[in-house]
Amino acid sequence: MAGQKNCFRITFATMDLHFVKRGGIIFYMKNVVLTFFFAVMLCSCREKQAEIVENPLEKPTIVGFSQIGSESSWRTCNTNSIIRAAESEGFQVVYADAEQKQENQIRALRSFIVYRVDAILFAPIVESGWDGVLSEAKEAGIPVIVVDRKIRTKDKSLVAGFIGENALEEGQKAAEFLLKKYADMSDGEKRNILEITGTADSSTAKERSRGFREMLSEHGNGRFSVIFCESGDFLRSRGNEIISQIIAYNGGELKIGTKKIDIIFSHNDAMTLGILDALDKGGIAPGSDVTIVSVDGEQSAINELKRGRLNCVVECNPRTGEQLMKLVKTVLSGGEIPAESYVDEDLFCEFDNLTLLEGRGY
Ligand code: GYE
Repeated sequence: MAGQKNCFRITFATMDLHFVKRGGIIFYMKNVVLTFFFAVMLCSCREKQAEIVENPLEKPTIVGFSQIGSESSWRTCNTNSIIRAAESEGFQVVYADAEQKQENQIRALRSFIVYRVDAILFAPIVESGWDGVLSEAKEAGIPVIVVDRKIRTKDKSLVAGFIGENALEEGQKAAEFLLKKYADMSDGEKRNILEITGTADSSTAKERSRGFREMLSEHGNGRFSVIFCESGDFLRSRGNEIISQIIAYNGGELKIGTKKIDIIFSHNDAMTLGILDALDKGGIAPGSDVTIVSVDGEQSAINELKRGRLNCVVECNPRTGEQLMKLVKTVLSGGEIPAESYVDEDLFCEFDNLTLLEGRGY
């Protein structure tokens, strides 16, 4: 895994498990049988470790971390933030990259339970479908902290808590920028919006959309309407496809039927970069022919903002690691953590002096 000096890497059917440990060596075992062997070996090693370590309290803490994938620079930064923070606490991390598949995440969580990790961290790609495996973790006495995106469950006891971005506020901030930008619109004037959302059934996409639409309907005086909405799955390729198809199906223009698209609200910078590629190809000037609001705050998006090709970038802070580790230590010592914790987030737009902005680092 990029940036990790020592790690164990196990391919578990179609999924990579990386064992990040100090002084570890890199194993490449490529099938389930070997993985099972490794699971048995790891468990026996842990037994042996218990024998070797005089003081069992010094037994290394192992956390299992199931990450969605590496679909954006934001995601990569989020992964590195969490793994580096865990390593700085002396924790060993079993990292599983689910490659955008919920079934891989469920499989990874089950393997963490088999390995008897001390805690489980996971970023759920979608909100639902987790109760079964989380009940197994609960029965095994392994605490679970949800990171980045939320889950939907009736049984609140299945997880210790959540930490991540406030997606609802991110949607509200995107709308507030538009209310400011179009404050001088005369009565009767309207602006048509194309919304390209993130992964369907993800809490992030749902909350960004809800925050955005509620803010506009409460304060927009009917001047803004979302005339078309489609999921781009947080992927650059999908953002490009959607805009390319709209332009192709509407005679080379950015419109839906007879309605011109004045504003694009894109749920992440990766999709936005794909959107810019499609607009450039269609001869449509982003940031002027069409207003574009994006979310994440990746350096590539900030660069486009500085060039006037984007109008607003709402920050979604990927650097959860340090705050998350404080929660992990509380949970491991038997303490309670808040049901929801949020990271600080900003907003960057055309009204700001962007020359003062430091490098984003992702
Ligand atoms: O906005 C996007 C990633 O869940 C907040 O997922 C995260 C989102 C982020 O694919 O870049």
